[in-house]
Amino acid sequence: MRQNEAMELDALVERASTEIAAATDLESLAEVERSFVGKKGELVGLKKTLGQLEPEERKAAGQALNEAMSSVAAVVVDRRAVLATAAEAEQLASERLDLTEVIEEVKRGHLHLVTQARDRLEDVFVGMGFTVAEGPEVESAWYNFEALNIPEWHPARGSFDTIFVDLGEPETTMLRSHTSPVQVRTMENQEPPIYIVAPGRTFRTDTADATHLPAFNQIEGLVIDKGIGLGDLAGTIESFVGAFFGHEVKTRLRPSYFPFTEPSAEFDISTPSGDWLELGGCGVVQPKVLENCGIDPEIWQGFAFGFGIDRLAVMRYQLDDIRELVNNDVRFLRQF
Ligand code: FA5
Repeated sequence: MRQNEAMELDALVERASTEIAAATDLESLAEVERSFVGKKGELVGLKKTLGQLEPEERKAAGQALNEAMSSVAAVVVDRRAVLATAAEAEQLASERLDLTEVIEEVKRGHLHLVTQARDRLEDVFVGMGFTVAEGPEVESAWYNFEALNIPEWHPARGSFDTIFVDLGEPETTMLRSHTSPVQVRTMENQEPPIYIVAPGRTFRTDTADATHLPAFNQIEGLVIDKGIGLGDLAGTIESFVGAFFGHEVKTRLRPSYFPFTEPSAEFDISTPSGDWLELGGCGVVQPKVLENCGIDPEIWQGFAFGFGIDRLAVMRYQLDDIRELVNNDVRFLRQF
C-alpha cells in the first residue's frame, strides 16, 4: 500500500471515530455507521478499488482496510452501548410518575374523633378494672326491651323511638336503640362478679339537630357484685369523668326513670360556662332484670349506666353542633 493511501485510510478512520463520537442518539449513530461501513459506505467503496492494484499491493491494502473496518466497527459498538444506556435512562425518566406533589398534598390521616373518644373511654374504664364487651346492632325485642323490664305494653318503649327491621313478626326485630341489651347478653353468659363496658352504635328515629343524630354511639357500663349500691355508682361516674375530662369537671345525678334500674338517675357534667350537660342515664339494676338473666338478686346487686359518646366528644372538643361529627368535612376533621 502506498504511503499516501495509508494516510488517507488513517484520516478516514479518524473522521469516522469523530463522527461516531458526535452521534447523539442511536439513529444518527446508525446513519454514521452506514456511511462508513454500510454497503455503500466509504470504507466498502475503497474495497472495490482494490481490484485495480497489483496482487502484492492488493493483499497489504486489503489487510489495512479490514483492520480499519474492524476498528470503526469496534468504535460503533462502544458508542452504541453508551447511547443505549442513555436512551434507557431517558425512557425511565420520562415514564416515571412524579408523586411528590400528591404526597405533599395528602397529609397523614388519623382516627375520627368519635373513635378517639371511644378508645380513650375504653382505656379509662380498663384502667378502672372493667373489661370491654360487645353485642349485635340488630336486636330482638327480648334483648332491646323485654329482658330490660320493658314489656310490650310499657309506655317507655315509645320513648326509645325505635327503628324496626322488616323481619319476622312486626316490631320483633330492630336496630338496637341503646347499648343496654349488652347488659342482658353479658349477664346471660357470664357468672358474676361482672365489670364490663360496652361501646357501640345505636339507632333511633330522632331527627338530626344540634344535639341529636339518628345513628349515634353509646357506652354501657355494668357492675354486678355483692353489696353494690348507689354510692358505688356515683363514685364510679365521678372517677371516670375526672379521668376523662380532668378533675375540674363536676358531676351530678338527677332523679329519673328507667324501667331497668331502681332508683334511676340522669347524670350531668359541668361545662366551662357553668351550665350542666346531660350525658346519660344510670341506676341500680332492677332485681327483675337480674332474674330475667338468671342471676339471684338476693345474692348479687349491681349498677348500670349508659351515655352518649358523640355528646361526650362534642363536650370534650367543644363543638357547637353534634352534626359536625358526621358531615365528613375533612377541613373540620383535620383539626383534631
Ligand atoms: C338510655 O339509652 C339508657 N339505656 C341509659 C341507661 C343505661 C340508663 C343503663 C340506666 C342504666 P337515654 O335514652 O337517656 O338512655 O340515652 C342515653 C344517652 O344517649 C343520652 O343521655 C345522650 O347522651 C345519648 N343519646 C340519646 N339519644 C341520642 C341521639 N339521638 N343523638 C345523640 N346522642 C343521643
